[in-house]
Formats: sequence, structure tokens, C-alpha cells
Amino acid sequence: MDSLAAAPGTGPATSPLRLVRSVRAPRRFEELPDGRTLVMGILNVTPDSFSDGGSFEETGAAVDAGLKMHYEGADIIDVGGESTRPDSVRVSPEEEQARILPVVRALVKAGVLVSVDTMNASTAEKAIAAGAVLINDVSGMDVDPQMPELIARTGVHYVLMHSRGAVRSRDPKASYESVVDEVISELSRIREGFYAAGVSPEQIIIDPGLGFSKDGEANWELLRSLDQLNGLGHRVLVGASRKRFLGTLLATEGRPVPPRERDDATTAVTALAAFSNAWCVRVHNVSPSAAAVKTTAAWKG
Ligand code: PMM
Repeated sequence: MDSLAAAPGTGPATSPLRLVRSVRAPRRFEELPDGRTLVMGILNVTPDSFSDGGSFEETGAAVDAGLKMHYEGADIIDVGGESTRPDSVRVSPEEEQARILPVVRALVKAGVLVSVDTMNASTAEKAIAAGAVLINDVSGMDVDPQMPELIARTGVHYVLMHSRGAVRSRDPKASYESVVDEVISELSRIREGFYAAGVSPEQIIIDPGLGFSKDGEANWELLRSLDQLNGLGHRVLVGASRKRFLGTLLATEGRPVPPRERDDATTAVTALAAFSNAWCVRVHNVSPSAAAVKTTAAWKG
């Protein structure tokens, strides 16, 4: 870490522009450490996270938040402009792009490795042009038909997450006879479409999609089976951060604890996922997970 003095909130130099100028030179994906699990920081640029859309203040606040996670040890920052919460409504690709592209550009300029969480190939294409090196797509079986060709043509890394579609519904497709076998076979099936378009296996990162058309028991079963997911031959990403099943685990008086009270359990999942050879964890609170992946790497020697 260089230039900590300019980290957000630590001194007078907290304007986004000054921060962008003061941080290190760009790094490449290939320079990421390979001796430990990586940490991806979640940057949701949605109206509920930073005021109300597209303004300079909103962009500045989002860039500051991304840089803060970068300084706390995030290896990659995952920028998303569309919420996948069950009660959220879809935004147009134009609206999504207006939210995220200025943030992507500023973070890339600051030398941050940027991933973009999108289900739209048109947004992915613009984000890649703005410097994003990874597309994180939660659409699972509902994948945008243009996405495989785009990933093949641009050669970026691609997170293929399992979901049975309709990512916002709490729906009932969460019924499995054998969740691990079904997730693996459905991921393999979606992967075929990417191979057919010319995507190479090395570009693909798989993700079991915790909480996406899955209940708590299914999530735990998938976490217990990271070895099998690793057996698919790709890097594996785990996204458990602050999810409902952790709130339920820690419930008090029968009520799930709220998202911000799920960070300790998230850190425990990070350590265990790292121990089970996950390639990366996607988290809201970066600092404890950055410590957990380093601790696990030291433990494993
Ligand atoms: N979860 C959410 C959003 N994007 N991407 C990946 N690859 N894996 C996930 O588990 C995942 C994701 C929803 O959680 P959030 O609203 O807290 O970001």
C-alpha cells in the first residue's frame, strides 16, 4: 500500500479528484497475487447506496468508497449499477451505464482493477471499453445472448454465476434434489454456450450463486462442496457477504440479524472459503476479509 496519507477520511485531501491523482499506477490482472485467495470489494452504485443517481456528488462518493476498499486491501472492486434484491425493479441499460461508467473510469485511472456486475452485454461492452477487466454476470440461465460473443471477442475474465433466472424473485425454483450436482451440471450447460462462442476455459470463473434461487440449507451445502466446484477446472468465486442465510444463522428471537451485523459471519466464511481454495471472495467489508485471507494463507503455508 502506498500513499496511505491520501486515504479517504484520513486527512484534508479527501476530494475524489485529488484521491484519483494521488494513488498508484495501474496494475494488470495477471499481477494479482496467486498465493492466496483474492478479495473483491462490492461497490453498489445504486440510488439506495449513494444519493439519487448520476450526479457528480454521487460519482465522487462512489469513487471514494471504491478507493477506500482498495486501500483496505481489496484486490478487485466490483462496480454494480443495478440491485438484484428481490424487491428491486430493473433499470434500463442506459441508466445503469450512467451510474457506473464514470465510476469505472475514475477507478481504472487510479490503478484499481475493476470488475463490473451487470447482466447486460451492452453495459459490459462499454465497461470494458472504460477499462473493466472482469465481467461479473449473475444472470445464470437467463444470460444475455450477446454476452458469450462479447466475452470471446474482448478476452476479459468472466464470472459465470449459477442462478435459475429471474434473479429478483424469492422464488420457488429453490427446490433441488441434489443442489451440488444440479448446480454443477447447470453451470456446465451454460458454459457450453460460452465455449461455442469462442471463450476459453481460462477466462471463466464460476460462482455457485449463494442465495440466488437457493435457500439457506442449499447455500451451506454448496459451501461444504467447494472441492467439487473446484473440480470443474475453473477459479471459484464465493459471494456470501451479508446474505440472508448468515442473518438467519445469527438470528435473535427468531429474527434474522440485519445485514451490517452479518460481517463477523462473513469473515468466518471468507477464512473457510480460503481454506477450501476459493479463488476469490466478494465482500462488502473488505478489511476483515483481507486479514482473513492472509491469515489463512499463512496457516496453509
Ligand atoms: N451476489 C449479489 C450480487 N452480485 N455476484 C456474484 N458473482 N456472486 C454473488 O453471490 C453476488 C453477485 C447480491 O448481493 P449484494 O446485493 O449484497 O451485492
